[in-house]
Amino acid sequence: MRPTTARPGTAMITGVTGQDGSYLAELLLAKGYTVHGLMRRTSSFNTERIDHIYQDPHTPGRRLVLHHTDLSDGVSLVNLLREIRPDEVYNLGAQSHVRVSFDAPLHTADVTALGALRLLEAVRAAGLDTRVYQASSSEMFGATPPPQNEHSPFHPRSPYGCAKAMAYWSTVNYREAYGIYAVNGILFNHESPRRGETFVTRKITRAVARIEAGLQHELHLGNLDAVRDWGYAPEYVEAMWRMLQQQEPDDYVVATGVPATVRDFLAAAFGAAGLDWQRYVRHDPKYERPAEVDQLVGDATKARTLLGWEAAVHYDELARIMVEADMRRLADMPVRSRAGVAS
Ligand code: NAP
Ligand code: F7E
Repeated sequence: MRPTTARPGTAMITGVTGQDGSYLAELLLAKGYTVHGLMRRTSSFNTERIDHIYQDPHTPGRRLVLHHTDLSDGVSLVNLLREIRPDEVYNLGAQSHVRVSFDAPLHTADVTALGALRLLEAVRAAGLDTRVYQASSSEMFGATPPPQNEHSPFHPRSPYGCAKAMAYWSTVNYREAYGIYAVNGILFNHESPRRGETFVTRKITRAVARIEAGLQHELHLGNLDAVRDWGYAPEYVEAMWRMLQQQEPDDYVVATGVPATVRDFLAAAFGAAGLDWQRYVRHDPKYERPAEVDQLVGDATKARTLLGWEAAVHYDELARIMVEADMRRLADMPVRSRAGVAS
């Protein structure tokens, strides 16, 4: 591990308003870092996941500072890096939805692939000795059979997977060409109560809470046979941080190693509320993908051996955590706000 420096570090996080960005910001603040979060401008508030750690600009000595920018704006990235001079940069920003990447492939490539390259080039152009974490994905393995590890070949099956593969190789290239401390965390699916509502786990746990409350009667899903390796997001951001504390930069798979089908997750989530999923779930081909990734199951031996990192929460406990959180959220919601689409 890197020796701890006398002064607390400064970190920059792209995608700070996302699931992982919010947990990582919490972790780094708890470790004493000053955190600069980059967020895009949206017409409605997009800070729900970080509202609880928000610090007003007039707070003396504040350690969470938010900046508006976009991964499509390379000049703003260089300007921010020159201004902030971070010790560590975590690139978590992305168009991260696989199904949506088939509808918006060029936008996905621009943000998810070129955005990563813009950030790496900005680090190089700013001439900083900054460590860079790239949020790579198990989607890069795509059609390669499990278990997948750091040596498994990439065979992406979506515009998102292709974009992440380009970002992965750009990270390796900047490490080899310019000596930048840049690493890829190849993370398998990780979820939490803060997971976006249109990813399958959260779509299911949110539906369970709504069905239990009598607000919803059916749940429409696509392929139930897909196998995923679902872990718990707060544990995964710890692995990101550990990757940037090593003597040498390297790439790591982060996963639980426990396979489960969408059907298994349905049984665990509905079971947590004492419900039988088969009474409520309907098939809708709209939610299938032009090309599916059938099985992702990670082998995280390297992360366990070199980072001392291991997943503690597996899919069945994760389903229970998420169902209970969605039930609490619904109970706290004013009755007039409870309508909502479940897409
Ligand atoms: P997420 O919840 O979808 O968060 C993505 C973040 O990127 C959000 O803050 C989003 O902003 C931001 N973003 C989107 N477009 C942007 C743009 N043009 N410019 C700047 N920021 C933009 O994703 P996550 O689950 O936290 O995942 C974090 C990263 O890990 C992503 O790169 C994802 O692809 C990758 N990853 C995730 C998983 C997983 O299972 N969760 C697994 C492997 C890799 P808004 O809040 O405004 O939408
Ligand atoms: O789908 C199936 C779907 O959208 C999981 C992202 O974080 O992890 C995530 O990508 C599985 C797929 O996640 C529905 O076909 C069935 O087989 O929750 P998902 P994902 O595609 O695995 C990777 C590692 C990332 O990097 C991504 O950023 O579930 N499925 N029915 C469905 N999926 C959705 N979304 N909605 C359904 O109705």
